[in-house]
Amino acid sequence: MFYVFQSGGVRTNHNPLGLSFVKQAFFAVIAMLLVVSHVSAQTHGDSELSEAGFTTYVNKLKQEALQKGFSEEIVSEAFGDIHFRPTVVKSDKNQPEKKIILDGYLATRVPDWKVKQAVSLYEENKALLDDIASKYGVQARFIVALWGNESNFGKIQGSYSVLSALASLAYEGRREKLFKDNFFAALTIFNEGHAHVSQFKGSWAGAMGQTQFMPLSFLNYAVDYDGDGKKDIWNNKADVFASIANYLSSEGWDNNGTWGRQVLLTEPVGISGLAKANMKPLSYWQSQGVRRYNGNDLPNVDIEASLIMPDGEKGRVYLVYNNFHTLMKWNRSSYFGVSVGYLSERIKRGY
Ligand SMILES: [Ca+2]
Repeated sequence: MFYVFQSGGVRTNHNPLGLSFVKQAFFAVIAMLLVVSHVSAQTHGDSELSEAGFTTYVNKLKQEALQKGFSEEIVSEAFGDIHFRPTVVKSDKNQPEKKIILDGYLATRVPDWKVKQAVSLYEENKALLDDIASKYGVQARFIVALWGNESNFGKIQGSYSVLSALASLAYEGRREKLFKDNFFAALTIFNEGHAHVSQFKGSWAGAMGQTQFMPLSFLNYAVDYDGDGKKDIWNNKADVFASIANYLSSEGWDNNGTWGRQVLLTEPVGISGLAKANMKPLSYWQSQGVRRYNGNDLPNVDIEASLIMPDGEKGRVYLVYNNFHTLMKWNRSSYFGVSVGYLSERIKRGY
């Protein structure tokens, strides 16, 4: 069967005529046959992907895996579970455009119940978190904030087969290299025994476990903190926390600094944005009329900051420090960075 992603598909969950299930199924099959015969009669455009095409593509990946030195046994086990996932490709193509502003984003990403959970989970895991925080030089509140933001503290990790999702996205082809590199990274993770094939799960984009690491990030930053030989970012809290901390510390986290602060503009400012050239001392921003959010002068300390205005001068405005640039390496969305910083502050405050 051919999958044409532009087509609306056949909806069987909508039943305005009150048909019995058998009748619905019958009509659904007829409708599907009509769609298929219609599609088959068309010339295949770039947007058409097929099971057969996927199988050919996966066979090439398989050969490549063997050439790269993965054993027959590992390859046959890993590839035994790879299936075409058109829904993954669909999700990738239909990522929602940014429609909400930061206020709405923060309300959705960091609701009060999440703050409450973050605070109580920090307390619950305090000894482990503090130990990891001091070992890696990353304040525990940022570890908890990322954990909460990425997977709702491990509760939402995604249930897609990582290998199938990545192979499907590589096959689709728009960002083949990115997903192929991650596919082989995933194969390495599997080969090293960190996850069993049946539990090798993640988001539709291949982001895995409680940290939502892409496989390439896993290879760079994941840690086996409890020393059982597995970097288990799916089930083991020690490994999860240490992997987050290791990511941040590897990317230049400053344990003595924080992420940024919301500020007030008393006059229009000439420069803004995250470019390194736009980082200026706080005294400079003070001279440009930037004030603390309560209207007071900025702190008289010798640090550099970038001024960011995710929704323009009329929206929330922040001065952000070096650690924010590190958060941007984790996820390039400034909304994401602000939401992590904001949650970290609420954790520090305790509510
Ligand atoms: Ca472990």
